[in-house]
This record gives sequence, structure tokens and C-alpha cells, in this order.
Amino acid sequence: MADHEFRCIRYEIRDETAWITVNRPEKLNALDRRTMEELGRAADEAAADPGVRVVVVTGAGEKAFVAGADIREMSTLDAREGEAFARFLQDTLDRLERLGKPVVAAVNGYALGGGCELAMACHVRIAADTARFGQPEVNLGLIPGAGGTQRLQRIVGRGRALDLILSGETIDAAEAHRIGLVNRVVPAADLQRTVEAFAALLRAKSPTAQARALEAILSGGEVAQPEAMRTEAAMFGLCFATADMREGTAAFLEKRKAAFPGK
Ligand code: DAK
Repeated sequence: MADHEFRCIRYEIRDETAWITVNRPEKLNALDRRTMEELGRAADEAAADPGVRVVVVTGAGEKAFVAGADIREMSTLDAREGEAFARFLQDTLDRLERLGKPVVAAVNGYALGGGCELAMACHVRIAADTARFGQPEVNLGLIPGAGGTQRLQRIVGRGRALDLILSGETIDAAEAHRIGLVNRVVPAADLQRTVEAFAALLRAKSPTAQARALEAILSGGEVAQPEAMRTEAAMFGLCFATADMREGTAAFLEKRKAAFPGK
């Protein structure tokens, strides 16, 4: 177990899974600058650690995943500082999304504003039935500044993203599931267990294939389809150079379970 010099998050490794827990429950895990810096460092650490196969992001306590960027801290910024802060938040969440291993959000409560943006930077979202989602920035005279105007429309479609961002309304977990914002909803008491089981499922698969699938999907989503197809073909080709691919195909032909070497 590792828990280095982090103050606002907990970083723990269990069963080759890095659990990153935003740990300011008294402020509903609101993201201040220090918390975001620590999140970025944790993402880099999980990316670099060969002992980490899956990353889970969650919030401390039972009430909130993350209730947004820290409103008190943001309230004093001027326009130039606001733009710089947005770039800093965007860069941090990009590092999480791009860390090359599956990242799962275990959404245990409010996921509002920057919290919803954090969840959307994760690859799969599993929510407690008590969770609530939204981009309520318009209530503060703000807009989403940590990728929310972009990731939300890519996940749920432009019409639903416009609805949520322009109204600032929040939705419950069932509605978030209905519109495709979350992948699964489970009773709050089952969230930990469900995420652990899903992480175990992810760990049983080929990490090299997962890394290349992430690259093809994330890069492909940013460019025109013909270029994305070339990236997919390149990633597909690279799989043929891996021991994982030899093992996976051999195991299928020998009617046994694959044991991926991860290279
Ligand atoms: N920031 C700071 N403190 C927060 C907070 C937040 N986002 N959310 C909650 N807290 C604090 C509360 O102030 C309170 O602290 P004390 O007063 O006890 O010191 C404590 O957490 C407990 O909260 P409540 O007493 O309010 O708890 P309730 O159960 O009554 O209400 C709530 C829960 C989630 C409905 C309520 O706390 C709430 O509405 N919170 C704000 C939710 C929100 O608006 N979130 C979006 C934040 S804006 C940008 C970059 C990023 C973003 C925008 C721009 N640029 C760089 C330009 C993103 C913006 C956001 O995320």
C-alpha cells in the first residue's frame, strides 16, 4: 500500500488497483488547487507504476463524489487567472484520461460541476443509486471549465449536454443511466463490491490490448474518421507484436483461460 505525501487525496494500491479517493468530506470533496495537483500526481504515479493495472477514482464519505471545483477559491479569480485555472484543470483531467490503463469512477454521491467533469474523464462510471449529477455552473455565472462542455456532449449527445449545461439542473443516478452518462447504477451499499468485481474483470484482460484500445478510442474521437481508422489499424497492428496476443490466441485455441504476461 502506498500513501505518499498526499493531503487532500488518499492513494492506495490494493490488488493491482490504485484507489484514488478525494478526501475533503467536510467540503463535499470540492476540488481546490492542491487537490487537483495531487490528483494529477496520483494519475502520473499510477501511469508509471507497472504494479498498477486499473485505477479507481472515488470520494470520501457517503454524501459526495466531488461537489465541484472549490467555489470559495474560484470566487476571487480574474479573467486571466480563470483561463489559466481552466487550462490547469483540463490538463490534470487529460492526464487521468490518458494514463493508458482503465480508469473507473465509483460515483458515491454528488458529482456536480468539476465533479461531473472528473467522472467524465474516467473511462467507465459506476454510480450509487444515491448519486446526483449535473453541471450547475450557470447558477454561479460560470460555465464548465474542466472539459465539461466537450466531454458531456461526446458522452450523452449535444442536445442533452445543452439541456444540462444551460439549465444547471441536476439529475439522479437513474436518469444519468438512462441518458448514458453512467454505465451502471447499483445500490449504494453495493458500490464498493461492484467496483472491486469490475476492476478484477478488467485485470484479467490483456493490458497491452486495453492500452491500445484506449489510444484508438481517445485519439480517434478527436479527428476525422479516415484518420481515426488509420490509428485503429496501427494500434491493431501493434497488438501482433505482443506476447499478450500470442497468449490470448493460443489460450483460445487450446481451450484454456489466458494468463496475459502484460507485454
Ligand atoms: N466548493 C466549495 N465548498 C463546497 C462546495 C464547492 N463546490 N460544495 C459544497 N461545499 C461546502 C459547503 O460550503 C459546506 O461548507 P461549510 O459551510 O460547512 O464550511 C460543506 O461543503 C457542506 O455543504 P452544504 O452545507 O452546502 O451541504 P448540503 O447538503 O446542504 O448541500 C450541495 C449539498 C451539493 C447541494 C451543495 O453543497 C451545493 O450546491 N454545492 C455546490 C455545488 C456546485 O455548484 N458545484 C459546482 C461548482 S462550480 C472553471 C473551472 C472549473 C469550473 C468552472 C470554471 N474555470 C477555471 C473558469 C467548475 C466549476 C464548478 O465545479
